[in-house]
Amino acid sequence: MDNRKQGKIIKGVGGFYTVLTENGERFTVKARGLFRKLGQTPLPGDDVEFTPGKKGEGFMERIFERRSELLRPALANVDCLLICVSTTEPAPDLELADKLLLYCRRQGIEPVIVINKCDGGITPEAAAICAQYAHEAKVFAVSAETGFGMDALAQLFSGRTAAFAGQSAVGKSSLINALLGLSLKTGELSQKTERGRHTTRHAELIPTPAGGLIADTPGFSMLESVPLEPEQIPALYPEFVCEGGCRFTGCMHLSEPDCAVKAAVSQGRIDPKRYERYKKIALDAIEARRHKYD
Ligand SMILES: Nc1nc2c(ncn2[C@@H]2O[C@H](COP(=O)(O)OP(=O)(O)OP(=O)(O)O)[C@@H](O)[C@H]2O)c(=O)[nH]1
Ligand SMILES: [Mg+2]
Ligand SMILES: [Zn+2]
Repeated sequence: MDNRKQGKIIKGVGGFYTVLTENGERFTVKARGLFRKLGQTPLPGDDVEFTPGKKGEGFMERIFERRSELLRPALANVDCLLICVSTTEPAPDLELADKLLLYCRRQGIEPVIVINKCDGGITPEAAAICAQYAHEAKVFAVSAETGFGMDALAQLFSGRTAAFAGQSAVGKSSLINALLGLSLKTGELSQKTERGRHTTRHAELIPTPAGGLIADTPGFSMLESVPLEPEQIPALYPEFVCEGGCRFTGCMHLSEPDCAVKAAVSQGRIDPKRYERYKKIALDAIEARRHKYD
């Protein structure tokens, strides 16, 4: 009992987990069969208790309760999710960005929008994306290649766990390399990545000099639907919540009459593109529920 230690899982491959302790020591541990019986899967980001091995690997004994949990890729206890898009290649998938924002709102994770590949400064395309999210989250226009805007972004990482998410080839690994002076593997936008094959294969947490952790991930391009009941979705749009005043309580802001959200869209107080994507996400969720028991 006495030689138990605590730390955080920073990587897990093939049943072996790398655990980092507060004073910077690393241990390799195996999960006991107990976790399988309890239906628990240790994840990168998990705070755990373990018994170090005398030689080689030790054993994980306990997983502490999670503050948040992301799926595909699986990561625990993320405080801040950096939702990356590019204005050039690949073309920005803002529906994916919106779905990731919903995940964040649901789990109490701070979302940050990062527009990468602004090599020569803020382009009109980048400014248009900034405008859509300015009321919603912090937005940074940056370039991993030229360093544009990177100083401001670097301020975000101290004492907490941040993860980079977004389509393959938006430059997540490149941004981490630029921030931390690393050389993580990066890849070209190729036939392969367009089919969803990622250069980065495993989620891994990397310690930062400011005492935080940054996770590189293979993106979230597999994310097809938000596992939410349709009625839960409107409340996760901060720009809708302040509207109120719809004729029907529980208004989904779709085809109901006297809807304050639709009025705000037509008056330009709610971004029409965000609203159009909301409609698709909400209708998809309604459709998914209809087919759930097919
Ligand atoms: N022009 C330009 N290209 C960039 C920038 N950042 C990254 N790239 C390029 O974009 C390509 C993909 O970068 P990665 O960092 O591998 O992208 P990723 O998001 O980690 O991709 P996955 O690991 O597949 O999810 C590489 O060819 C990078 O050199 C940037 O700021 N400007
Ligand atoms: Mg990568
Ligand atoms: Zn409404």
